[in-house]
Amino acid sequence: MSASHEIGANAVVRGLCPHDCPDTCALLTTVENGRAVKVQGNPAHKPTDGVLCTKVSRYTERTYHPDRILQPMKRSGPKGSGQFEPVSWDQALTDIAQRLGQIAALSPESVLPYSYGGTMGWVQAESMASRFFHKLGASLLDRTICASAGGEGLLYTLGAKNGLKTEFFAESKLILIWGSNSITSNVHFWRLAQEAKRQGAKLICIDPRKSETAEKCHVHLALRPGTDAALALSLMHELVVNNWLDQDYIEKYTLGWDALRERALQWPPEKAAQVCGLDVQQIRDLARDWGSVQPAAIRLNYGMQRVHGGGNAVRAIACLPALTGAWRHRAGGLLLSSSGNFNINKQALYRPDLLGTRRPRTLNMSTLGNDLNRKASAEWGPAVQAIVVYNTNPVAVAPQSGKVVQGFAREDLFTVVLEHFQTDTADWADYILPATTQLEHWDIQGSYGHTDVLLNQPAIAPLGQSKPNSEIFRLLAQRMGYTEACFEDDDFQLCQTALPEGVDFSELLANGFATLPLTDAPFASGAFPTPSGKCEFFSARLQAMGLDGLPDHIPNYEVPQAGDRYSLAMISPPARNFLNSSFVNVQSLREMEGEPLLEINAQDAASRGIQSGDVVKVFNDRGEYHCKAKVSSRAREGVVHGLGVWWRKMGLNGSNVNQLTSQLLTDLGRASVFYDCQVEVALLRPSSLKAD
Ligand SMILES: Nc1nc2c(c(=O)[nH]1)N[C@H]1C(S)=C(S)[C@@H](COP(=O)(O)OP(=O)(O)OC[C@H]3O[C@@H](n4cnc5c(=O)[nH]c(N)nc54)[C@H](O)[C@@H]3O)O[C@H]1N2
Ligand SMILES: Nc1nc2c(c(=O)[nH]1)N[C@H]1C(S)=C(S)[C@@H](COP(=O)(O)OP(=O)(O)OC[C@H]3O[C@@H](n4cnc5c(=O)[nH]c(N)nc54)[C@H](O)[C@@H]3O)O[C@H]1N2
Ligand code: SF4
Ligand SMILES: [Mo]
Repeated sequence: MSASHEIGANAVVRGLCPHDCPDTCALLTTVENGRAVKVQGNPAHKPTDGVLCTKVSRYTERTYHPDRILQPMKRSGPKGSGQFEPVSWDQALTDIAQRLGQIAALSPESVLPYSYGGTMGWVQAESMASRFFHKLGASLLDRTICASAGGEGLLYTLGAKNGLKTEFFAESKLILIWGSNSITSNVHFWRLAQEAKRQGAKLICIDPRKSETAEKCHVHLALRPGTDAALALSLMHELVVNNWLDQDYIEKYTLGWDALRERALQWPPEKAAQVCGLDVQQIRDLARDWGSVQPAAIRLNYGMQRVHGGGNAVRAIACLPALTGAWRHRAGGLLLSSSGNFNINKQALYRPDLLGTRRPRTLNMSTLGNDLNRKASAEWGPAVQAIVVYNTNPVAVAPQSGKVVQGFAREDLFTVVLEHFQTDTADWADYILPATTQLEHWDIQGSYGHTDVLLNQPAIAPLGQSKPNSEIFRLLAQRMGYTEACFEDDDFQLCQTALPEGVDFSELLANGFATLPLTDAPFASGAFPTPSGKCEFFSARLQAMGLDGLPDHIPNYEVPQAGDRYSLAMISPPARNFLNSSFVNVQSLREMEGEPLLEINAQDAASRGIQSGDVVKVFNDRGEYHCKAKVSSRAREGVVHGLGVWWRKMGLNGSNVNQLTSQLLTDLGRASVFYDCQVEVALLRPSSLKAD
């Protein structure tokens, strides 16, 4: 491998932040005597602009954390006890290969690879790992825990995960921040929105929670969770009755307007106001703004699609820019994800050809709790006998964790976890294998917020005996006796294999980043990557699947009513100083977050005799979660917020919000419905009593 510096020497090393965050920052790591002493944002990379979030500014604290797992560990106590003893790599690899080999000999599909966004790098996420599991013939994984409802919503409307370029938001005159707490989860976009605001733009936030972002926008519409499609349809109603439409754009570049128009006319603001829990005037005003100000843009984020109708909601919202011709301007349109712009050679990187003629079943990661507990059957196939977890912490982040824990507790389940830390999931492992962090390995990555490709060079040598995921799967492949040449590719070669079209590798080596050659306003003259080439208000593809061809409002599965046993809706959006369940164990960041808490509106609190600081029980049929209450005007009546995905073992009763969430799936994309969740809250211990 040829790094542009010698590992271990004094240097400033160019890298990228691999976290599941739309901003994908370019990093500069200062190395002194082989030790990384500082991680900063690269000022030369425009989207990063020299600034990192608080979390990754502390990356060295995470990398050199005293709890890092630095050697292979084998379970030495009962399952789930968290007791492990160190073993050699040789012993761990031999034993794991033997166990996987035995299980696969009976039925390869009883092995389940389980991974998500711990690292988004194309090499450390799924390169060697995919090759390994394809060769084995393991079950495939449908990666639905985050973005697939919205992703499919975009696919069936705009044709791809593509939209307005993030930098042009700075030139917009109207920005709808829709289902996104940008200050928390997309802070580099927020800087652009601030710039637009200084130039006179109006910022409008659409979010049930009065988030940090909502309180800094000019207008906040605190709608009920899961009612975004009703709002979007009602906006269309107003665009029609007031003739705030770009007829020319609609005629040339859209499909199905007559039918959508009929549907929109069923949504007068009075009806939507009732469904959404908004004032009629708020909806009228928003429609007037959208219909009269240009350039106008929507920053949609995934927070609004974690509900039953999430896919349809994204479809409905994605129709709005076409109706007013917002796409004509480079600062107009919509952005949910830009990831569709990166054209990587998946066949070469993931090697699905290694499956040969085998067609393994696909398991949905969002129903892990059910699937781990399922017995073999003719239609389902074999029970899961082995799970290999990497880049994710399902015991904390997957829905209905009671079931997930029950599954991992199975004595006959062989569990391998590749990790940096002994997470809630690693506690249940038979083997924990120590993985390197971003400072210690090669990678290359695109972004779902901007349109640059970045290269990550290792800044320091792997700590302890840790190894990159890619290397762990390479070694496992050797032990399994796989002889295909692709199992010998090193990480530097894998970076080159993953290089997307339109980017020069030498530029990446020299600068650390490169910009995809794209046009400024992708849909100014139509050219949507749909089958019709138009923005598909009506989707023949959806209709062919027996689904509604038009977007509609699909109510949440769980819509609590006054008097219900569980009369509150709970959403559980990200905490600012954590990234899903990552960083919860970094002390300085945990101190900033304080402790697990539930935001509750004053009225809902008073009627339950709850005050700020009280310990409460949040519960439903799926389980019970204890945390502190915070009486707060951030919460609207009827909705509570369980912030962040805390580690269960750091919670008051060894659980977190996902004890309460369900394994039901979204309308499109088979995704989790984390924010479609009915709960009740009761006082457990007043704050005046000493906590235990
Ligand atoms: N600091 C930090 N940054 C993160 C993350 C993190 O955990 N912490 N997570 C990362 C990940 S994995 C992702 S996918 C991205 C994006 O992650 P998102 O889940 O989009 O995260 P946010 O933008 O913080 O939050 C979404 C917002 O949507 C709101 N919301 C909830 N339900 C609804 C609804 O029904 N309708 C509407 N309109 N709004 C709703 C919530 O109140 C919240 O303010 O962020 C990434 N960035
Ligand atoms: N209630 C509720 N639940 C949620 C959400 C929510 O908003 N509310 N958000 C959902 C969303 S959007 C998402 S994306 C998922 C995310 O869930 P996950 O993808 O599981 O993300 P993290 O919780 O950050 O856990 C990632 C783990 O990967 C490990 N890791 C990082 N880099 C590497 C590496 O290079 N190698 C190995 N082997 N391990 C590595 C980290 O140490 C960490 O423990 O959670 C979902 N769960
Ligand atoms: S988590 Fe997001 S904002 Fe923070 S450094 Fe990484 S990419 Fe940038
Ligand atoms: Mo996510």
